[in-house]
Amino acid sequence: MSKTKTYTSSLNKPQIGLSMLFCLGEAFPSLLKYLQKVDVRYVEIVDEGLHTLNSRRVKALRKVAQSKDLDVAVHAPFSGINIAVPSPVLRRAILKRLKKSIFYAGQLDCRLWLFHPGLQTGISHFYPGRDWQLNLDSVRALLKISRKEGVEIAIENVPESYPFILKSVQDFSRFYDELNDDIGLVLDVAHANLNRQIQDFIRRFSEKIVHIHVSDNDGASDSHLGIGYGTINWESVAKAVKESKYSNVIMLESIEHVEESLQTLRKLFT
Ligand SMILES: [Mn+2]
Repeated sequence: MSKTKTYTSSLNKPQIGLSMLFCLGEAFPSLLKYLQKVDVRYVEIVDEGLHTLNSRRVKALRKVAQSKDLDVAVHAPFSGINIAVPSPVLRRAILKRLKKSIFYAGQLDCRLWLFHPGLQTGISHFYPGRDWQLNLDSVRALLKISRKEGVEIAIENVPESYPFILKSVQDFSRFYDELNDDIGLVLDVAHANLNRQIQDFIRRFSEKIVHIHVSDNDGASDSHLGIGYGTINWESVAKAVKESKYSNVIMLESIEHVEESLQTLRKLFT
């Protein structure tokens, strides 16, 4: 298969984008309205809740994207989604849901579809290593689907204190050692702040990072604050990102102070 567009090395310096997560609480027509108004080229649509994709919505989104020349990424569904769930019936249902999301992402000509790793469950303790294995199997299944649909996919580092299987630099090192396949990493700077590994992630995975999520928090919980409203040292993040030669999208995932945060990011990263 030939990838529709190659996400890596498509830009020569970081570009600031906006995740539409901030308006996920509003009905779908609001999302379209915001997209018509945004002053960024790179946007991320969250295939969740009131913004769950379907054919009709994809058509409407395509229209806005074409008229505004938007470059779209899609965030996979994540509520109630666990790609490492032990029950085969549930896992099949979840992969079916994610497959649908990848399909719509393909119809949106999106450059990247990104998803969360699996989580441990109440029975993980009885079956050591099982959810790790199921997570690997599901990632391989998603890679297979994505290649068929011509959509590039990437996996995101996720926050403490949820029982996710891939949170730390160490987790991801083992994951990449064992996957025997290639998948990009979405570095969520806010999530990495919760385990104090922002710098470690950027240094260790500079070759793997294809997309960056940014928002701020107090170092204790993933609150999606505006940039500068939490404890993240953005100057040192910007320095590390620059040194890593990262030249893709930096996607704002704050749910408040959105306009101000975009301005702050432009000053910091571009
Ligand atoms: Mn995410």
